[in-house]
Amino acid sequence: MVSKMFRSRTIAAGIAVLALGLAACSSGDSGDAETAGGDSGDGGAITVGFSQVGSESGWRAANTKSIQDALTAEAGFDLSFSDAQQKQENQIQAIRSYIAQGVQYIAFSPVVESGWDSVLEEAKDAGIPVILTDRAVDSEDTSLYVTFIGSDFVEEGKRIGDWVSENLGTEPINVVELQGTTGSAPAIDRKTGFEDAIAGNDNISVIASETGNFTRAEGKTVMEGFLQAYPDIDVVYAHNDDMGLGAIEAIKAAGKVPGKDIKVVTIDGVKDGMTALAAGEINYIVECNPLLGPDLAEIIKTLESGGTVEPRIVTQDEAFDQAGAQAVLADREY
Ligand code: GYE
Repeated sequence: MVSKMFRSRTIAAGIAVLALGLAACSSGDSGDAETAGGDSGDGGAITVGFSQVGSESGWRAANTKSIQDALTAEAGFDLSFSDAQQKQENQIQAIRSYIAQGVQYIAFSPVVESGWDSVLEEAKDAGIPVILTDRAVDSEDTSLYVTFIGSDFVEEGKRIGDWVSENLGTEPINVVELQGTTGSAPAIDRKTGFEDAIAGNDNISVIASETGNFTRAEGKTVMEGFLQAYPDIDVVYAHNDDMGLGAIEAIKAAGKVPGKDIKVVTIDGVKDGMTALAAGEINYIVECNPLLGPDLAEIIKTLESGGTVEPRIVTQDEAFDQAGAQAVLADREY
């Protein structure tokens, strides 16, 4: 059951992904942490503290729902959930309070990559295993967390770059880029992957690149500035659907047609993004799967029963053009 779910929802990408329940190798650090966890909740429920990034996007809303739907009392969990409003200091505070409460597991999606070592060491000293969901940290000491589950963001950026190069880069084009939150793993990696993919195509010029912080409002504002500064934009590459949707509003307000006069490519594949893609206002979306809750629940249950998990679990993403979005839109869960 467990292994089936993981086989169908995750892929191996460089680093092996194994069925959690079957992984039997020993790992000193995570093993120590597993057994030294804090208090159990009522009725033996597993206590988990989850620090979420914020509520910046449709992706985040789907991710939050997935986690809350999976870590329920019926499933044997006692979940404490907090929203950090995209501020690292709030996340550090939340993690410290989970440590003080003595939860058995801490999971979090780090808003930025850097600056986590101290608080993760505090969790380790308290014997509380930490699971990274969705975003990575750049800590060199990988014993500070048990596993990192989430998408391969470099690959996502690369898939966008390949599509742009093959479909639009057959003639000279000017691209503007709306980056995600500065310093976050998806913003860093999606930029890198895109740059790598277009490096060999001299037709493609990235003429501007700024952060829109993964929000619709900031995506719109930054795009308004781009439209004023550059009269000849051919393509917008937005690191998530929400910023792309904000850019679409700015493009329309400037009297241009999104998807035609200015092509739009994004990452995520949430319902609003897929709807705009099916309607022809976005041209291509690389999916990023937000439904990490069931996997997180399985990871914790596996650790709780004495098993170990792979240090990196990569979730599987699809990609959609306009016809592809039209075909799946009705059945889209989020
Ligand atoms: O793409 C974006 C969200 O970390 C993968 O965060 C996540 C990103 C997602 O705000 O919409």
